[in-house]
Amino acid sequence: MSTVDLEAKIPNNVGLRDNKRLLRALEKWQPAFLEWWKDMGPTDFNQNDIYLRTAVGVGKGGWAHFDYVKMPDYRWGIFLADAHEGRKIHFGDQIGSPIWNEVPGEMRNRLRRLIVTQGDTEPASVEQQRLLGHTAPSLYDLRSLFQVNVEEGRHLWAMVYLLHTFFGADGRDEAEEMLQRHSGDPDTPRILEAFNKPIETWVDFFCFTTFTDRDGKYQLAALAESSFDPLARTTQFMLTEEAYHMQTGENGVGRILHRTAELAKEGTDPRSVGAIPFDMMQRYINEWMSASMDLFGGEDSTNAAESFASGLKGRYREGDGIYKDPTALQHSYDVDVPEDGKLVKKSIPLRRAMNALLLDAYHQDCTRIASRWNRDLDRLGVDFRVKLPTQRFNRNQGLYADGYFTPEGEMVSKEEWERRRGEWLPSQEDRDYVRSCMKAVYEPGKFANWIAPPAQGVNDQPVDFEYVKFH
Ligand code: BYC
Ligand code: FE
Ligand code: FE
Repeated sequence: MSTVDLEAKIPNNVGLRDNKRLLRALEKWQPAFLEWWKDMGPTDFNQNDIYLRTAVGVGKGGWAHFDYVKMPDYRWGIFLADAHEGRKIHFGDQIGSPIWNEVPGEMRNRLRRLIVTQGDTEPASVEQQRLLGHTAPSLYDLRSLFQVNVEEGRHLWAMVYLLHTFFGADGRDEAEEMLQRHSGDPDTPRILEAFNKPIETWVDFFCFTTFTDRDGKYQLAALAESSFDPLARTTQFMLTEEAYHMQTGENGVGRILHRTAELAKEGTDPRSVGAIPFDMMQRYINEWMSASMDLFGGEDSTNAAESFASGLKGRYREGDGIYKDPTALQHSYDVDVPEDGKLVKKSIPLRRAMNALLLDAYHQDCTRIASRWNRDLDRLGVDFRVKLPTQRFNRNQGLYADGYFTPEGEMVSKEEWERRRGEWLPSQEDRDYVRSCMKAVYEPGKFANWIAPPAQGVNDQPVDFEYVKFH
């Protein structure tokens, strides 16, 4: 078991105290991070006391501590899950060799790229969400937003630790650039597309945490299989925090649908009371799920094949022994490819289909979430059901990026797509309406009219607990 140093300026279980060079480098980066947090993080709430969870170790059970804290004083720490003695490479070309605790020279660029791409998303999401505090539907939700924000900040620390420790001067430059690119900046945008999209409202936020943080789950899980052990261990621990982000999204969307269902049963038009109509929710779901599917990259990808072959990025739960062939050389993946206006069956070598496999796992997981929403709607006796878009809908990456497909996956002409776009994706009018519903509710236990209260509070506190204190 690693020793946890909570007293240090940067709490950690990576022995920073004994690595003076690294310690100095990270202590130099820390003020730049805090500057970034003040400039680009949540606006205006830095003086409030917020009931937050802080990671204080990696043991099962007691890894988190809850207390009031001002966000700039949050203890962003560096924590790696415990190492597994004798762990061996379990997929790709080097199966059976010992895992690496240093970066093999020939892997350096590819690995750095993966770490930078992962790291870049974390501060991006904080930037995207920075204005939402002003329109929170309750103190409970306001706290959830800030919990997610500080933990995404810690995830940035996790990747910056790897860059500083294992990538020398290049790594230090990359760590600086993490704070210089900004979401939606036309000159220095974030790397991946979905992280440059505005998160304008809480409907976007709950869809984002449902669908985009869930991409995070799958990417982190794939990296947690990595033969580069420090990456595997840091992403493994990030996943424990990630569960709460996805829960925030699932519960948030579920509570909106629940509220709209209650109104439907009373015969009240949601628009007449500032709530969100079902069809509008469906369009927001379509938008964020399709944008998040793009984060898996192309279905047929030589990048993905290389990352798998070299042992850097595995399949979902690769280590659980659920795949017959850990080299992935013996099988292929069948997929419908658009060609001359129709879909043609093609077979791609399995290694090149790693992004597609991960996306399939993600899609199934989303289906499970949607069926939970739908069970609640069923119980409430309304007819509406959420339907998730297929993998072809509204894509900007991969095989379906150039075609036009309905949410059900049927190929249509560009003209038909343009004509029916408003059925499937939020229109400007939808956005204006949703924005008009967003008004802050800061009284403990009170909720905006468009969202039902949660079933439970946080950490066994009541729902009407003062999760955020205004002085
Ligand atoms: N936007 O071979 P391809 C999270 C680029 S979320 C823009 O098809 P590849 C979080 C690609 O870079 C998890 N560009 O795909 C969630 C490549 O460029 P080059 C983040 C894109 O490379 C919420 C070209 O297109 N983690 O943690 O196999 C809140 C061809 O790419 C996009 C990771 O992403 C896009 N959507 O896969 C906070 C894990 N998609 O090389 C946090 C690390 C592709 O031709 N990243 N491109 O210049 C990866 O594993 C891979 O980079 C990707 C792309 C899966 C993203
Ligand atoms: Fe994260
Ligand atoms: Fe997250």
